[in-house]
Amino acid sequence: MMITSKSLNRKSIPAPLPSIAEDVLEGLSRTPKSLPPKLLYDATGSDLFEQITCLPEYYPTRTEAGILTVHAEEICSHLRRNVSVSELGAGTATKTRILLRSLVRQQFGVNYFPLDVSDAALQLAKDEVESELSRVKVHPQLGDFDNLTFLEHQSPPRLVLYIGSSIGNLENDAAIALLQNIARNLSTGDKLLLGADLVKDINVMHAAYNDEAGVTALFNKNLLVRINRELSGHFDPESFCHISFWNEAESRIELHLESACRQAVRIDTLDMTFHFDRGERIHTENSYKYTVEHLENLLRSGGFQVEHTWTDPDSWFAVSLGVI
Ligand code: AVJ
Repeated sequence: MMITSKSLNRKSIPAPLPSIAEDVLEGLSRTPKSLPPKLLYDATGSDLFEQITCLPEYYPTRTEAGILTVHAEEICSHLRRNVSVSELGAGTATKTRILLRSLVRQQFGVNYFPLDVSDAALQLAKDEVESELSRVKVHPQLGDFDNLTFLEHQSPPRLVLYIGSSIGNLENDAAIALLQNIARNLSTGDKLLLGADLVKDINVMHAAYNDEAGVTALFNKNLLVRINRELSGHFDPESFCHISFWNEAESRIELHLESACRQAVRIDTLDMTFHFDRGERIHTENSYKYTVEHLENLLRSGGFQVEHTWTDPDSWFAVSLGVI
């Protein structure tokens, strides 16, 4: 029988998200200008990211899916019976289904709590998981990572999934703080499965963020479209170029939007006008790349002991299991 407590039901009611106004005002007032990557993931952005995951150049998703497919049974053998599963930044949960398929062979029912900032992605996740896996009950959690108390409300033992290399958006200190925050909401014996992209041939990494079809450029520019829609902004997305490059010193791919001309852009809701020089950039995303050693140290700094790390034959991507 599946255990669904009242508190779980209550927690699954989506709460309204705060407006993006504050983040946009703060980010565009800064020098150099920047915007938090989580703003990339509105309904359109999440959909474009789904398209990115299918691009021939974008290796991370299919490489991680390969690792999960080959090692699903072994990963699940590390888990205690009746584990509840939650996922940070679940998106449409396509890769998660690989693990859930193995898990329902080991335990009768699974409560699955996907957390995401995109309501549309969560609805898709729920529909697709529940229609394929009748023994999985999905409890969507709409929100960002600022509040992780929903983890505490689940019955232990717990498994938290933080896969897809989303951690790569975060600087080292923020990554450690997030892992510690996850740990704070868990108890002894609970586990975290952390997926991260590894450092590799620069050309391979570069191509993944500069695809031929231009989907990554659309994904990046959608941030301006979103600001236009949600804050009555007057960005002309065509007057900004998608820029992405490898920053060796920081071990990360950077995404920027570069103004093709000198221009002023008004955002009505903020009652502000922002000035851009020709060539001035808005830094929109970082995608850190790791070594296995760095990834395992990150887990330890977050308060986890490393149980095992799985990689693909080329060592392009790693999935590491930590325990509290
Ligand atoms: C969702 C953060 C893992 O860094 O590869 C993909 C985001 N941005 N292409 C990544 C992304 C542009 C992606 N993560």
